[in-house]
Amino acid sequence: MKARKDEFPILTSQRLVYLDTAASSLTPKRVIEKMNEYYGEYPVNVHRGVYALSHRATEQYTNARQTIADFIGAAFEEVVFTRGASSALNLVALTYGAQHLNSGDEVIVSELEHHSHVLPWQQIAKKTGAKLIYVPLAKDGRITVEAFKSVLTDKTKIVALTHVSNVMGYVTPLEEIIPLAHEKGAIVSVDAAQSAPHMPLDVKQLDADFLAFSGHKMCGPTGIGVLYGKRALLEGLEPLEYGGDMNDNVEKDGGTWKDTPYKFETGTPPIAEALGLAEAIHYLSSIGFDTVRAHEHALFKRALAGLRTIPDITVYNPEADTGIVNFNIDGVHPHDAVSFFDEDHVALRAGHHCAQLLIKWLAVPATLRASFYVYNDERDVDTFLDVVRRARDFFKEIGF
Ligand code: 7TS
Repeated sequence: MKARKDEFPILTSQRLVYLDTAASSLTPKRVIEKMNEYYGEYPVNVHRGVYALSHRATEQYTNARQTIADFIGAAFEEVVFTRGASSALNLVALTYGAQHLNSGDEVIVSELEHHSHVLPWQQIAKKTGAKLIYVPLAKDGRITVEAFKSVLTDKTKIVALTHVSNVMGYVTPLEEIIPLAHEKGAIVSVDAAQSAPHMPLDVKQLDADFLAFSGHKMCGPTGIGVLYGKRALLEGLEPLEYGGDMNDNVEKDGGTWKDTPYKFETGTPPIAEALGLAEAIHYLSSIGFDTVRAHEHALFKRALAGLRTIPDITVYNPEADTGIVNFNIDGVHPHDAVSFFDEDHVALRAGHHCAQLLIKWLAVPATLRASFYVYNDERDVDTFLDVVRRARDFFKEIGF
């Protein structure tokens, strides 16, 4: 496919090679326009007013949820809006985890998890007496089915795994792992923050129990994410927060709650953001998720081939399944290297990528990460490679 640069105002207004989509994607014009439409034409609250403007806002907001439900193959009631993937994953741990885990139960996680999918489980494990069990990673850093089987026991109550690693770009074989977990009676929480933006997703086919993702990594706005939960599971949970809009009847000594998803959505929701996310999904669907993935992977292959021609480069994920390259210039701290990129208007990320367990597993202080999306093209990759080459030569010359 041809890169969609013209549709992104930030790319038409300045020189920018943006290779940090895994942190946040850029925003296409039509998403910005959709959010402007809300603020310009019906900027009022939902579910409250009895006037025409509020009806319009409510209708748009309701349609947005339906779009998102259709996108992942879920029912309307199974889509809970959150602030992002982090708060969605916290919601699972702080409700389902807190309400179901007992002392001695086991929660399977991995060192590939983003902090948002391991810290909440650590906290809940401490409170409930449950134990965190880490899937041993394979030599290349993958989660394999065999390794998963080696830690799955009758005590496993929850499996919390990422669908795609934000550092290694590996796809976890969830279609095999989830049935195994279910055979043991465990439920599976899937972190789809790095898969929802890049590949077709069907929660029913996957049979995930909970699944979370963010708007801002898939051409949508910040401040909105989604928690999918199987209806029966969501219905059985107590809310995490209490207040306006989530309640039915209120008495002096208590209240009753609306049905899911509303009982998890206290207060005025992120209305413009929900509309923006739905618009982003329409946008990406119009390209086609298979096309998106193939495009990114082709750019990944080009980057990898180029990096292999440059001396003193270590690539940690040469077999990545998605469009993420994780690498270092040997002997150069990523934070020194990244300023070199910035001078050339190439944006990529340096650091631990909110996955310190993986960085420790790799036994390095930090790494550089370039990630590709629909607006990147081969020229971006070539510019990136050119900067890597020059950065390496520069540091070599000054004697790193
Ligand atoms: N899970 C994964 C796999 C992620 O990559 C991220 C964000 C999150 C959860 C949290 O998403 P948020 O929207 O709540 O912040 N990952 C990154 C990253 O790789 N670089 O910056 C943010």
